[in-house]
Amino acid sequence: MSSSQTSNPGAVAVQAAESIRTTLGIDGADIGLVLGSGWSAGADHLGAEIGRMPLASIPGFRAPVVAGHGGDLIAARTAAGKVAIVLTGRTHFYEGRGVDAVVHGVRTIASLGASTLVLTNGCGGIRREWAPGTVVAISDHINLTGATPLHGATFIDMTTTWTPALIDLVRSVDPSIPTGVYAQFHGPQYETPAEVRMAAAIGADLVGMSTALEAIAAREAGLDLLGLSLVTNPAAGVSPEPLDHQEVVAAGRAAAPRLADLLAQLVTKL
Ligand code: 8IG
Repeated sequence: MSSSQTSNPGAVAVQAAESIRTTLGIDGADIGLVLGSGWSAGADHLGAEIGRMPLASIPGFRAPVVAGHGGDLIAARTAAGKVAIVLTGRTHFYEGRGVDAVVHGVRTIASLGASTLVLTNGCGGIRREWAPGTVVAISDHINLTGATPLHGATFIDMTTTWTPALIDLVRSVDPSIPTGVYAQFHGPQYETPAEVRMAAAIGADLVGMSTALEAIAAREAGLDLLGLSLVTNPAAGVSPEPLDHQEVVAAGRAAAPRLADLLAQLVTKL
């Protein structure tokens, strides 16, 4: 057994949750949020901060490797009195640490007792009408990684992975937010134009390198789930321009105040 695929990933998540409870002096959590590319400014506007700790100090976590991704866990009390746990960074599948490492944050949030999870990301947009800066609520996903966080013959129903009531809720905050299907590629290379055409042909509206594997783990844990994608770039071939990571980071930065405001309004309703 390799160290990246431990025989009992749930036990590591329980250890992580215990470390968070003890360090931050909380009983548990109600809501979890994972903040992806462009979304980390949201962390400071979700309520009164209870405490924070470096992700790397928590069992099973490691410091994120990608520029533009943060590296803290923050606990905050929302205006509605709920405890929100915010991860300002995630482990991506392309880092090669295995799927259990990718979904460890989701399992830790579930182990803290949360019932609702919000996954955010930056992604490429396939639809021309979604300019960089557009926020899209994920209505469904396509897992193109060939991997799964499930162990053994664990048959999970995925029919309503993305909770319809949470999509309604975010659209009550901002009715202009469209819904779309997110396809997770392995990465870290961006897609070829042919791969983007394939994704479009099989029903995807968005392409990215995260979120679908986490969504499977969230479903296994029984969490209500909301996904918010920030389109930071047109997917390859949609525009004549080549993709550039610095432009992706810049698009996220430009959208940051709007995203922070959206999350702040959203958490008061969760
Ligand atoms: I930000 O165009 C971001 N992440 N796979 N494709 C994929 N991931 C992304 C993209 C993109 N933009």
